Amino acid sequence: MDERKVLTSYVLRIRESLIRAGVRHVVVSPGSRSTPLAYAFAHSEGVGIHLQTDERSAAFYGLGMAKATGEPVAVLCTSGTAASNYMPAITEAKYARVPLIVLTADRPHELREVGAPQAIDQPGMFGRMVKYSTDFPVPEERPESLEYIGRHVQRAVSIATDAPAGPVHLNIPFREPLLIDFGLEDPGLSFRSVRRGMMIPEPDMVRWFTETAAAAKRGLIIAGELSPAFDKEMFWKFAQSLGWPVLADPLSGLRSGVSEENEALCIDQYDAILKNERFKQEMAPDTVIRFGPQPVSKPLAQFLNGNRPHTYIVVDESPSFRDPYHLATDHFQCAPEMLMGIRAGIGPSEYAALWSDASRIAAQETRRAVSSGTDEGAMAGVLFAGMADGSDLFASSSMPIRDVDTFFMNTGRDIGIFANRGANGIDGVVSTAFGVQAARKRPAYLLIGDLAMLHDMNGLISSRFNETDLTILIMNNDGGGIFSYLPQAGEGRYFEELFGTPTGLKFKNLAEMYGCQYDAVESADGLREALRKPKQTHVRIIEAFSDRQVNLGEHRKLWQAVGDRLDAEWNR
Ligand SMILES: Cc1ncc(C[n+]2csc(CCOP(=O)(O)OP(=O)(O)O)c2C)c(N)n1
Ligand SMILES: [Mg+2]
Repeated sequence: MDERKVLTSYVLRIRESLIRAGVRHVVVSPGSRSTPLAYAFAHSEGVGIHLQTDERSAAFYGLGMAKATGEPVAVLCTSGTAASNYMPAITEAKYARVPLIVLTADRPHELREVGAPQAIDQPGMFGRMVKYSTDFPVPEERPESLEYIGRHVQRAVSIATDAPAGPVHLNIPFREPLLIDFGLEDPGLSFRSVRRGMMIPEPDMVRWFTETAAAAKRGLIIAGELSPAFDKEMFWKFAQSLGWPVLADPLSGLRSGVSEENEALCIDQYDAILKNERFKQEMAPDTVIRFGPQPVSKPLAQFLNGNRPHTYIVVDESPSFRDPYHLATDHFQCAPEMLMGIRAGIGPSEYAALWSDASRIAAQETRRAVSSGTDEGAMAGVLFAGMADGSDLFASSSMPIRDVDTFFMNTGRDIGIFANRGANGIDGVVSTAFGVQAARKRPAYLLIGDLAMLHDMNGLISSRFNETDLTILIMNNDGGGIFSYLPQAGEGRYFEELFGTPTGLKFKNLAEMYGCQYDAVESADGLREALRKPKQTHVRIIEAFSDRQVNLGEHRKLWQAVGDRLDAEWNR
């Protein structure tokens, strides 16, 4: 076989094995060394190609796609620092448990560590951030080599998707010449499939849980981020049979598509409620069952920490269950769906009614703040109200995800909410949002702060190559608004230089550069009006100007109002 045929068979084997293992999308960044694989992907119906020239953004785009689908998504780049730029998204993928398949092209072994251009020490370069890493041999004409490559690709994807899901790295060396033969086909894979069974709870676990739940006087369900594939209908039947309030993180997806029947149990205002001391003291749970990771809310964490429940069950398919406050007393290692088949037959309690009343009261105050306020919270509320049924929101780290927690309340609409909460970075946010949109193929919104926007402006490059439908609402408070809520705000010295970090930058010219429809607004009413205008470009930017200090004051006013109402309730 000539060299070109050997190279072609090799990359076709990689491609076909990825497809068979369930990879349907690959995010490609241009470069020379990755040429054979880039061609192989482009020349296939089985896998969709998405382009992004900046590798840091490209990997976040892939992360967004994988997060939104729960499926493995591949990213491909050339050798050198192109690969290094994948690191932030790989880190997020590890901690957010997202199956990212990282393909880095490399120089052949004889060109490594000898001063060859664009050659860096790539094998194992992502260290402990990946679940698995391998350095493939250069293409060679041996059937067992192809078998090895194909099976190893499928093994790697399997490792990535197994609980806890996470990134894997395949380092793939190529020798020049790098052109492939487009006329060749893969003769077919001998390895057919990976089939994974489900982790079912043992009968003893089910019995113990049913008894524990029946004995509980104050049971709570906590739902952190859940995959879009999570069976909500089944979950609500499980919750109804317990009659326990469900503290639903915005990323759980449980606040969307809420039926009238489930509305009372779905507690969306716990973050505001749990700032009230009296409520916290009176409402300590004795039994908790948690699905997904610990929610975003800090007051919830403090509440649980201050009243350590007697029983705190974490349901997680992976042995490395997440428990940042060391609250867990039991880990149920099984697929949540399997546990949700339990019908406890307990039903509503006085305790649940108290949560429900408090959440309703807080929601009234929050709605009032949205209709009369003009700060970032009110604007988040206006955005939420303006989102169409069947759309998605990506929330940046920092204040956006916290405002979403407060202002994105239970709704009957179908609205997906996503964020990067694995490592809570303000990097790669724009790109992850584009990736989520590309995977979900429906209108998406991005709520983002000015610094996070500056961090990943290159994310917009993808819109030059790929179909998209994204409305970006930039909350421009000229710096890091979140720091005003932290203790360093009380220490006046160096605050603006070290934490506030105002840049004085505005985004109008960025919108112009990308040909985006652009509106600048200064109030909630202004935003309402802007959102009513029809969307005319694939990416639309709305820049909302706000003041960090005013914003802090308005948020505190709302929490105070909620607290006062709850106090009044207790004293009634
Ligand atoms: C990559 C990364 N760098 C730094 C941080 C620390 N950090 C958290 S929030 C924040 C400020 C974010 O500002 P902005 O995006 O404008 O949002 P705002 O706080 O104003 O809501 C910073 C720097 C981080 N989380 N991630
Ligand atoms: Mg800001």
